[in-house]
Amino acid sequence: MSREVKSVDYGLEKIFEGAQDFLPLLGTDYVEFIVGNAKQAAHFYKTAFGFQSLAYAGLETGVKDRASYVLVQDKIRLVLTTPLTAESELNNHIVQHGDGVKVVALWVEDARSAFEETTKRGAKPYMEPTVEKDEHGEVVRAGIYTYGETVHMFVERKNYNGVFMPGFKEWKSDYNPEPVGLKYVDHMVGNVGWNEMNTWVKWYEDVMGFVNFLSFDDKQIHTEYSALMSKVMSNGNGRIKFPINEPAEGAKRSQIEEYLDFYNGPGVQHIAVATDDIIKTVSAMKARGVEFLSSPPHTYYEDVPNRLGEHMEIMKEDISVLESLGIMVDADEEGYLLQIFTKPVEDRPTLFYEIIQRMGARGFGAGNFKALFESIEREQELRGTL
Ligand code: TYF
Ligand code: FE
Repeated sequence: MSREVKSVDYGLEKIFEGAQDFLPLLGTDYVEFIVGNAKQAAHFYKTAFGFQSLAYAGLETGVKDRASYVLVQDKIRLVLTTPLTAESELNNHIVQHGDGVKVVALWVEDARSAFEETTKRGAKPYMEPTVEKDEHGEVVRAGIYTYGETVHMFVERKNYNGVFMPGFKEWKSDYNPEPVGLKYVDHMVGNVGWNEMNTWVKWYEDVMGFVNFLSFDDKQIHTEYSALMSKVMSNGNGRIKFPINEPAEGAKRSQIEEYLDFYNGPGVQHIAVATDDIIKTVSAMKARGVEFLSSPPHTYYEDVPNRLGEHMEIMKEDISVLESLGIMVDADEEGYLLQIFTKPVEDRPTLFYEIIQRMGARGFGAGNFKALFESIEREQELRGTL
């Protein structure tokens, strides 16, 4: 596995120097899933992932065709939406994709300008700028399509002080499992089709003003059996990072192909959420029934001091504890990072989560790719999809 990532200049400030950001993004606003049973999915995210009840829309609030549950943990907001009628177009999303991410919403100062600037650069409109009001103020939203059926919604909430958005009521619940320490969305990864990665890289550059700040080709990302390519796109302030993967030829079916087959096309592959105590977070999630990929072999952990080099001195975590939990560790010139991946969180082998703790490192764990993809292949083997 190449360590070329070490030579990459991460200086986003330098890349963007002098450039005017036509799409200033404040952060991830929410991630909306279309699911078959939002009530049960909400229970899962509370119980297993430690999310808290925040807001609700549905029959009780005058919405006739859908129900949405909004969950929060620190800066992360998830919206789980399910159709209530046979006529709803949301059913088709479920038929095609199973439970999956429909909306990656981005928090902006000015949603009208975000819509105008991106559509004039070629974005396909999803929703014209729309103002929603209630007694707490107003939220302006507008949306554009990205890969597959996935949408970026721009959310402007500077004149709003309600719990989530007009149309939702506060959701108070008697069932409030403790948070597990998830803090914010670190990055969200999209899988796109064969030879489509560069098309979407260019789309994020042209339409959103992002830059490609890290690339991994199939020579770097491969195992004995499979390969993929990945390019990481970032906005100007680095708060939004979207790696984009495409499958590459290998001896067997890569995880990206498996995803595309089961999701019926491009879509969000994983959501990486940050914690500042991964040992505590992962221990809590395991105790609550979240399934993680199997641990890398013992030799992987024997090699950690070698992989970390000088960063070994600042590493606080005990390698044997990391090994017992299956947490992986990698470093770049700025520091190290700890990461672990769940198994897919639904029956189709599509969406999964990454838990990441950054200790200075700004990379994506390239040094772990081989061990990670071998763990994924062990799962594919069990499913008969390798
Ligand atoms: O986001 C990343 O780049 C890392 C590694 O299919 C990764 O989390 C890359 C591709 C993939 C799974 C994980
Ligand atoms: Fe990731």
